Amino acid sequence: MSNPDHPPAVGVLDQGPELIFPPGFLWGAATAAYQIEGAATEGGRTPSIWDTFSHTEGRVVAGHTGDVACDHYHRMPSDVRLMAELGLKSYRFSVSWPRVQPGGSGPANAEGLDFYRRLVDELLGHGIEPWLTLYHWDLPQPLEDAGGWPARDTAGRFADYAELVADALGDRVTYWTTLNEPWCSAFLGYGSGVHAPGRSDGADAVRAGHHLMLGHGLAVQALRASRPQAQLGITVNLYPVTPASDAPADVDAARRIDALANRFFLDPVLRGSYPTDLAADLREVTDFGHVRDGDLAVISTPLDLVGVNYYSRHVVAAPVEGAEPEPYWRAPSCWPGSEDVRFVTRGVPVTDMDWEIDAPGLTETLRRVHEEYTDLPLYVTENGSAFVDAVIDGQVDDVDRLAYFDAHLRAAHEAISAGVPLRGYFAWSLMDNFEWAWGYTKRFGMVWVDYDSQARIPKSSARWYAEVIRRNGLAAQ
Ligand code: IFM
Repeated sequence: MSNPDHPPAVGVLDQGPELIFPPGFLWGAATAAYQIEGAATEGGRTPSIWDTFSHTEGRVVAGHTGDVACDHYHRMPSDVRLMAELGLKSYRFSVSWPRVQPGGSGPANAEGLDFYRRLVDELLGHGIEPWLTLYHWDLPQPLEDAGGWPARDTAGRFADYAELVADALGDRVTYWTTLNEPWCSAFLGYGSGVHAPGRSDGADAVRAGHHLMLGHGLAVQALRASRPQAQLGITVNLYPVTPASDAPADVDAARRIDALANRFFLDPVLRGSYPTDLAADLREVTDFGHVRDGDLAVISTPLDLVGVNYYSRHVVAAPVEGAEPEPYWRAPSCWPGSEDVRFVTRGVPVTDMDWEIDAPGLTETLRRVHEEYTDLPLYVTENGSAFVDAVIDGQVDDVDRLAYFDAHLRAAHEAISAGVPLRGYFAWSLMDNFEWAWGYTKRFGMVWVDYDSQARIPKSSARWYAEVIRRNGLAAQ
């Protein structure tokens, strides 16, 4: 950090007795390869669907691409030093599939793997636990050309890739998550098309979701065979879904969206079955003929942990005649079989993504996963917020982001008090980065990135988070 002696921006840590987290709680921050690495054509890396998508006119705000991003590929050692200065116990990063296996099949690219070997060594050298995500949305383009995730073969390719990464890094990485947010890959990538590869077909989105989970299960089996000591899991993005009223039609709208957003993934992975109401809702879209005997057994291969990404809540209502469809995650094409459900805004404070701030939803989500699905250890693998930041006198005083983290950590603590085996928390994100279809226009980082000079400035939230980590807790309110 530029000024480790700077006091926390607000005095939340200096009031009252502390809210202490369990010993060994894994405090971390997360990033993803395409969002930070840059070096898109270096070291043998070939294009992913996000290179193609971002270079297609009109797909990403202002034509931004991940070509350079935060230039982390070249600045990795100093970025790790920054993590160490913040006191991070763990760093969650993703491996770029087309960097380590160009084209998505065939042998490993030694130069690509070497980057991650150096990253992991650097982290371990600073006492930071590496947390490796295998897939954070950068499917090698040739695999998309061969059908992408709607094609069954992609699941097998993913397992091969997982094995190759395990061979190279399994001796020094304990924590592995297969997929990051398969809902986004399936429904934003193949349903609404606002994410790469930009296709829009409900049946393809459902097939993609299934094959992502199949790839997850196959990868877990491959990893388990090659690295029996590893801690293996998946990261899902979950939302509490609340009906706008008690009216039966609103309650049914909430049930439908919950099925597509949450249970579509939780049920197969943790129960080995699809929810029956989901299949009924989707009967006009697909007959689930893509699900083969044995798939659900593979998908529900036992795990060691579950990663939960939490940002906001969905509040929904029954359709009304003539209502205008809304953009982005509310786009009807994200919700096959439920296209006419209305997403309701409650007028509560929102982030720069227009996502409602709802910290109690984190407690609710963690409790639900634990109480309805599993006793496995849970980790919040992402939680954070975009706000408009400004550098003033060399400082970024991001009070809104800091308050967001503070409220959500209190909610996480409440879940622990209610019996949830929550073992860690990763702030999204370590630094500002390429926010997908929004390019560099949305800043989620605890560390400001100047995209011209690539200078990093820890924001107030970073200094505050360092203090939370140091104390392993927060002040009681
Ligand atoms: O930036 C993304 C991340 O890649 C996945 N989870 C949500 C974040 C904010 O949109």
